Amino acid sequence: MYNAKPEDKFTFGLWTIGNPGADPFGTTVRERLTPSQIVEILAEVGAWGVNFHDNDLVPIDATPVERDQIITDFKKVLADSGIVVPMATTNLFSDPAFRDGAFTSNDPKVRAYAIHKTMRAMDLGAEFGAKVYVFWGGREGTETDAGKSALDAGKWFREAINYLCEYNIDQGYDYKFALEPKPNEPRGDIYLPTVGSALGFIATLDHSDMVGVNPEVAHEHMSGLNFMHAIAQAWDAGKLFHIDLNDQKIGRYDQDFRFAAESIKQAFYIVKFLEDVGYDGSRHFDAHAYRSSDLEDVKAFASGCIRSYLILKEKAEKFNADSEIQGLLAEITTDDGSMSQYVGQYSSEKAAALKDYGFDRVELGRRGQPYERLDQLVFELLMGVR
Ligand code: DIG
Ligand code: MN
Ligand code: MN
Repeated sequence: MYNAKPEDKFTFGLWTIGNPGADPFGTTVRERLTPSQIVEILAEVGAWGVNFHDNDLVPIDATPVERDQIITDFKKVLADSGIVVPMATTNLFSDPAFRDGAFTSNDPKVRAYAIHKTMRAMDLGAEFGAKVYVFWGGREGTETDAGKSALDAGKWFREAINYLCEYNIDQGYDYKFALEPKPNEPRGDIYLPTVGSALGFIATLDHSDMVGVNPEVAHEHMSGLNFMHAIAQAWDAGKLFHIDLNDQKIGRYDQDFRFAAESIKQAFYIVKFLEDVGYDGSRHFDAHAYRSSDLEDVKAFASGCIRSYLILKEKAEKFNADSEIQGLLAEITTDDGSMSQYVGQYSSEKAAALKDYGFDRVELGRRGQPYERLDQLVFELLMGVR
């Protein structure tokens, strides 16, 4: 019951299961796991895929010989386990070189180094068959706007993505690029802070068809936004290329909790949306176990992400099959078709007729909606009492 199947496409990043538990106020608490050990755990919990930043797999100071051995070992554990690599990304945030940003650093050498590092990381991801490439600009931001022009930053970010789109074409990698927004942390303010701002930015790119978004639950919640609305807008724009599932208390630092650990209702609507529209991408858990967890509890964390998704998927199916809920929805969305002659595709005849139409505004205001009844039914569905 609630066991993952490959077709569920559950994935985790090496950096999630492998997180040794350090935080800004404390050192590591768990043994560091090798990529192979992480993949073995992912296979144990039923994951389909594993993702990585370049340096999750190959340390930034690895020698060419060390690099080759790491890649050989990783390929073997993937072959043995059947785990695939759907997504890759670049760590453009840990090294001191990126202390003032990567693509948006004021230092042109750092901006060029960020592109250099990303091209080499794209090569690495392609070597493992990754087809989605994520860009999380964790250091692309400021603490003081005195020192950096927001316009220059946007221009430099655009130049970098345009350049890397050309590299993607030149190499024939066929990556779909996915920008991952976040409002702040580790920078005081991060550029492209929300899904909406990323979608607006994508429209300004040379190859906007190649670029979509990788929304993360915690990041939109940090801004106090409704995550399901954000992914609905991305989906509507044909830009939901990937998704980072986790959880978060509204208005807190980036907590990256186990999926559905905090806001069960929001998690339900996220799962219901993805399943209702037939989202076919990775269900990627960019989440971390509590610092207080030991290795066994980290495994329980990973299983919990998967089980919670599958439980909520079953609840979504029950919602869609619940006659009382569906009856209320039919009542709420009732349409006698009388307005269709006036709206939809514009015509001056329609507009003239609509302007002359005699609406009974007071009558329109009399109609209420049974949202209390409906929401209580959803609550009772989620509580398992219907
Ligand atoms: C943080 O939410 C970011 C990084 O972990 C990574 O670059 C990206 C991929 O999911 N999410
Ligand atoms: Mn996060
Ligand atoms: Mn993320």
